[in-house]
Amino acid sequence: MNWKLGASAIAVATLLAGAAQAANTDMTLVNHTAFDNTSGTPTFTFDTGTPLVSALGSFTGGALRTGTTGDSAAPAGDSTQYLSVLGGSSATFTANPGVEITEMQIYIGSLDTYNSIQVSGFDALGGFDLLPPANGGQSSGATNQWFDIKFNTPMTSITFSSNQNSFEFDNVNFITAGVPEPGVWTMMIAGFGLLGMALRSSKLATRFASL
Ligand SMILES: [Ca+2]
Ligand SMILES: [Ca+2]
Repeated sequence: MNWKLGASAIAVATLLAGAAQAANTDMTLVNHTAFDNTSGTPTFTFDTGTPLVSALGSFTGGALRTGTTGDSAAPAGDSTQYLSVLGGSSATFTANPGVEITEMQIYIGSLDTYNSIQVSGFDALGGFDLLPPANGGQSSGATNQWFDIKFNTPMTSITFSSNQNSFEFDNVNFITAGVPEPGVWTMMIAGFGLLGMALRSSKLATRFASL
């Protein structure tokens, strides 16, 4: 474990548990909170049917569920449709060509040790790595958590797997690098405008000076 955990207590708990975890220097757990902390409009809400596509990429695999069913437990407080990865299966998000994902926010319900996340080319991340104890509790804030994870190098593919029923999550938000926020664009355009004005006035001044 080499996660820069927001709560050092979790790191201590992991050490006390004596978990022989492989070093994971590929990702940084920026933040996590009990229950859903999603803001804005996430990339995937899973509230419509398949195919699960967005401007950034698409999901394949997984089962759409609403509420708690025979094979899936709704993430705590989530009455909307969510994605469930059933035992022995997986769901994969693949970014569109040229899209590089640098951060993922996700609400995971009833986190279990047998749930795992594998970013292509990265060390695997098990449920226990995310937040011990991952005992599948369906109503506790300890096992129903919103995570904000940064990828130390941009990722293009991520697979969610589960050895048993199930791995349930919702409101997955993918963030890309290099796309300035609208406010930044406004400032850049204003800056270019000012630069243009300055150039024009300096040319005019030069022209007047040479008259
Ligand atoms: Ca949903
Ligand atoms: Ca679960």
